[in-house]
Amino acid sequence: MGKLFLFFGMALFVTMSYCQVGIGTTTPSPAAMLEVSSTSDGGLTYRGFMPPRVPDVAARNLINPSFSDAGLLIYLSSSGCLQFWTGLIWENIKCATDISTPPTLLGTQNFEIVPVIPELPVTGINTSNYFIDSGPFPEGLPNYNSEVRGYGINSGTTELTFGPLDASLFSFLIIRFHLASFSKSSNQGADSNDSVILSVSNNGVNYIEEIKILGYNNSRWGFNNNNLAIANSSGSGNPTIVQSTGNFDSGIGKVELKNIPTSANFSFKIHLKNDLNDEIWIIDDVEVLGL
Ligand SMILES: [Ca+2]
Ligand SMILES: [Ca+2]
Ligand SMILES: [Ca+2]
Repeated sequence: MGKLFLFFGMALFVTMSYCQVGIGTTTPSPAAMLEVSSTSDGGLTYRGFMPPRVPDVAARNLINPSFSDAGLLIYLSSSGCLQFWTGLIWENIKCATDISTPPTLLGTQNFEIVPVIPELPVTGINTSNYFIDSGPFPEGLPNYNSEVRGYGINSGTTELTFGPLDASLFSFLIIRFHLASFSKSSNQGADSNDSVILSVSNNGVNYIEEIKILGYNNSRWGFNNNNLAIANSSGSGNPTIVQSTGNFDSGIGKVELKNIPTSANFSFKIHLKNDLNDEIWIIDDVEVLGL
């Protein structure tokens, strides 16, 4: 009796006309041998199509398809990949790890009178450290990346603290900023004793140095330099050191720290140091992004 009910139950949802099969539809498309409808009740309840899920490569290899099985489809659970059999090998159609979501901008600090939204909070600003002009060297290049102001130091140190941010909803953070090395004379610029250090904190108390930029042989460059100093957060306290190799196109115009662990009380510092009146570090457009 139970089997009889099951048979009639299936007959309500599976329609066969000649060799065509409809699941959840009584009118499979004339072009389809098999049509699986997304609903079985007129559109109130939707469902998906589930390809055969195979747990791992060893299990998949037990399928042992031949050349004539080309087009066979499976979902390989261990790698999260939809795969098809080419007749010779299994190829990935798409894997879950291929699908990346764009990062979310948590805040920008542009050092302007009118901030961009969302604004990245900053403390430690000394208004005499805004740079609003151009050059002098490299000549004619602006002392800012955005609008009319950058922030920097000549002959001394300055340290800005950014945050705090509650970034606990994200898995990882990225910090980016633009960097220029200007000079007041044509033969001066940043050297290996002049540094820009980015350090991060997950509690607002202890900061760990992650990336350190150094000048080289009086190097100077503007914000039009696109060379990127990039590092992964290590948390070790031994910062990744990146040194310019010369002037202009050999400078480091962008700094990016990736894979930073998040926290509910995240902050970071940028410390600028040089030791001659003619040496000028300037930063602009500091951003934090969440992944
Ligand atoms: Ca700016
Ligand atoms: Ca110098
Ligand atoms: Ca120096």
